[in-house]
Amino acid sequence: APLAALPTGAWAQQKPLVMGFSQVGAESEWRTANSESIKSAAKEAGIELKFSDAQQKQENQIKAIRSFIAQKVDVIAFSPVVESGWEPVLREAKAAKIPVILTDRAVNVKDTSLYVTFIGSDFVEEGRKAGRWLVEKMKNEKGEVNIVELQGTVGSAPAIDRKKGFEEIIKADPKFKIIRSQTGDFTRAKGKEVMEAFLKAEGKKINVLYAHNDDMAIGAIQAIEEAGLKPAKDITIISIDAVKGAFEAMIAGKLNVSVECSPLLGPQLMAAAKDVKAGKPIQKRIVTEEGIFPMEIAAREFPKRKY
Ligand code: GYE
Repeated sequence: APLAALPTGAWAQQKPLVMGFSQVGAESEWRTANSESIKSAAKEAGIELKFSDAQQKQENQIKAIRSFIAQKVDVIAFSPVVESGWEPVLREAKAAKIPVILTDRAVNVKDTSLYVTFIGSDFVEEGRKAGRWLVEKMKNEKGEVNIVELQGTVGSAPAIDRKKGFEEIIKADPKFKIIRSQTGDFTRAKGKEVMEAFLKAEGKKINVLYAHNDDMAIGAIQAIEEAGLKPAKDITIISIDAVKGAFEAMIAGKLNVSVECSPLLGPQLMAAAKDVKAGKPIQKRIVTEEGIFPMEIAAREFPKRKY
């Protein structure tokens, strides 16, 4: 039936739910896949999406959220670039009675009523998986194992938690030493640049690279090759995300292992938004399930990968 013929009540129900989404940026392959997932899931769910890219800047996210409040969207969702500093703007959303859903990254707020749910990975566990893999790989190693670490964005949940989980595991054996640790901001360019500096300072002393994401590891692989060393052989390389680029690097024998972090959060996010709007009860924490992929199985797994 033509819409005009519907009674007013039914017409009101046809109005699509409007979601304002503030994305971190476009810093990595993971992020591109995440944005894609959110956009396509919104379309699929019939949700009108207002998508805003913050270019890795918290101030841009705060501006975007304020503009969503002014536009009176039904739901605000965002992936907070860093953990702290969100109380004021979240209080504004709450005062406007607009529910907020966190996806991917967590916030550090005392008052958890400022958001309805957090959908995303357990980053501490990802760090532990990376650590456990290394402990197993180096179990027959008698001497020191010198590790350099490429951290994610300073103050971001994945950087804080991936460091924490990894350290928690390796500290059980004093042979593991993190000799350098610096941020590469989750990008290839920065990962390469910082790895060059690590190599200049430590040279052949470096046994292991732990990168908080694949993009930084891929940048670092270039730096390692340019320094005349063999990635995954002279330096054992561990990273996180398990994006296609990491699988390609593993198949080429240049990356040892990648811990999975799924960016495909769109469908869960849209389902949660609909539930919240319908007044249904919703879990405060929705955790993504993930695995780990060593290079030995990369070629077999590659065709099944969706990002
Ligand atoms: O691991 C990294 C991205 O927040 C889980 O952000 C995400 C991280 C992901 O830039 O590649």
